[in-house]
Amino acid sequence: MLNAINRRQARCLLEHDALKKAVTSSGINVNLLTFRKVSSTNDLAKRLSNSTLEKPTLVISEEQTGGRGRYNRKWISPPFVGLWFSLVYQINSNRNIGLLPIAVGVVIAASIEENLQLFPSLKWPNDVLVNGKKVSGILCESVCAENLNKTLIIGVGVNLNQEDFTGYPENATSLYLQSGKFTDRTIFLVSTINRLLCTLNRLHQPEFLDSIRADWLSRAFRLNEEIELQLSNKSIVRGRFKGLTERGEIILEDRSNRVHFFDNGEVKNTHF
Ligand code: BT5
Repeated sequence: MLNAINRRQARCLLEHDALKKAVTSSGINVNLLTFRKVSSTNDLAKRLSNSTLEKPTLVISEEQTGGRGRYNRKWISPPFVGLWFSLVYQINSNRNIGLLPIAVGVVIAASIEENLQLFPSLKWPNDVLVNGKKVSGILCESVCAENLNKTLIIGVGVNLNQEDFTGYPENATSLYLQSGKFTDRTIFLVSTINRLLCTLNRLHQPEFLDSIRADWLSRAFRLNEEIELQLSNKSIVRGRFKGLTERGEIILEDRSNRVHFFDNGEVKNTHF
């Protein structure tokens, strides 16, 4: 689906009524909460998670002043140029959610591919890259209620229409810079949420999880290469990146062909 628009259209405010209409007409059954400016949509979504929701809730803001990534790192979220949203989704606790960030990465990559004909790669555990640069980040959190129901908070940031990356990390880019096309944020959001809900509804199916892992691996950044993994305690491990376990852990093989699994940290961009 090509949704190229001009620069003026790309700068329109995300308006609640227009979004609501687009979401409803595509048959998506979510509560929609739209804001002009919030600290972090994940923080707002967490507050909602205390109450029982009769359907998934999408919290979206034009701008975030305290957008965050993992380990409380800053996520830059200026107005008019990107999508910053969190989906609140309740499940019963026995469902496998280890693969959630992996599954969300596949959703975002597929949505980018469908809308812009780019082929994103996925860097373990949660970065979406185009031509090796980061276009999107994912922050999945969960809250457990007294009734043992779990609420998942799936936070997604996508750089869509930025033309200037002053003040961003060196490795950041936008879909506009990579494709030369401005994207209609409403169209992109609707197709992404559609995919995300389909995926979430199937997370309890083992064969679906296998296909998600295979999709992720088909896009994996530096699969079968020697990589460096920085763990959350800041130590670095090296090894050949061999795949993912059923729980979404990264599998590294050392020089003696011993296999190690890691459930935290991130793949570095280093080349040897
Ligand atoms: C992530 O964390 O990549 C997850 C980002 C999730 C953001 C969404 S927006 C909606 C929702 N509400 C929130 O408050 N968060 C979620 P991590 O892997 O820790 O990466 C963070 C790092 O990415 C930073 O330390 C920067 O180096 C880099 N970064 C920050 N802003 C960026 C941007 N807009 N584009 C690309 N890279 C960015």
